[in-house]
Amino acid sequence: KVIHYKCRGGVYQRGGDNKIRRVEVDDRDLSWLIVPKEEYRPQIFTTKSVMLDSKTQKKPVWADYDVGTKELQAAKWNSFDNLDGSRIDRRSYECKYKLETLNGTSVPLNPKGRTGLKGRGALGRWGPNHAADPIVTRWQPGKKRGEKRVLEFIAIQRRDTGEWAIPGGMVDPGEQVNVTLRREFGEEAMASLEVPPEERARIQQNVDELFRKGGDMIYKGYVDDPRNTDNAWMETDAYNFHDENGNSVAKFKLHAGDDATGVQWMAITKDIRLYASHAHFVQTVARKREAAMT
Ligand code: RP5
Ligand code: MG
Ligand code: MG
Repeated sequence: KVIHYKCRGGVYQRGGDNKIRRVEVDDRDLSWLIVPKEEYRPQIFTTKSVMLDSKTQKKPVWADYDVGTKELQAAKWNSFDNLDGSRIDRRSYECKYKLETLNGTSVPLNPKGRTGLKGRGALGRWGPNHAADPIVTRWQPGKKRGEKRVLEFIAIQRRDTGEWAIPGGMVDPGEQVNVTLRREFGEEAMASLEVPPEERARIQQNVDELFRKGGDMIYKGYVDDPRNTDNAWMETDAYNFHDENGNSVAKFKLHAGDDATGVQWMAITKDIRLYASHAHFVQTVARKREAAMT
């Protein structure tokens, strides 16, 4: 079971110049059912870019309204919700989450417990923010350790924290997960902006081919993401797309794009360090495929 660590303690990584500090939460004070020894009074923080701009009266389509608005007061928690003409999935994979009152409005409570920060932080939605993670794998070329081979996956380097990660992204309202998986992989790991049109078509064909069969389901649920707060958190659908013989994806030319600043094939080891709880997801794939994990 994933219990969160990366969304506890220290300065909130995506707080910009605001230097937002999380209240320290001990393991034994994680649960909402426990009354902590010291009074629990975290700051409330939501980054400007996900809120309604007071001048333009606009906000990003993927973001919610803030506390105190009639739109948020009318939100349908733990179910599908129609907002601004799109269908938002506000259900959690984990459980039926509870609510708390924040500045007079009911908002969701993180099912994994306290994080030391309230508000949405850098996340667009209150409650679950649904993402999809494509784990694209091949066997490490030319290497064999005893009987077992080493599995590699396509990792991207994130612009926000500089950490290596799975090239995942947010599921748009109403979007099928398999579409998100393909789209995010294309944007972050196989960007075709700078390649000539002939090659672009070939790249797209390769990616289509890989994603057509649908991958193997690896994980559905909570992600220990550093952006999580008491009231907003990441959840994901992680799927594995594997190139057994090394003659399809294994040959792709990778191009980092969108929010990625680097891309590479990376060996899955037992002490691999990745963004959020991505190490856990890729190690699950390696174990399933009976790869060597050194
Ligand atoms: C992670 O955030 C998920 O596992 C997914 O990889 C990612 C989606 O967010 P963005 O990449 O769009 O920031 O927790
Ligand atoms: Mg993306
Ligand atoms: Mg992404």
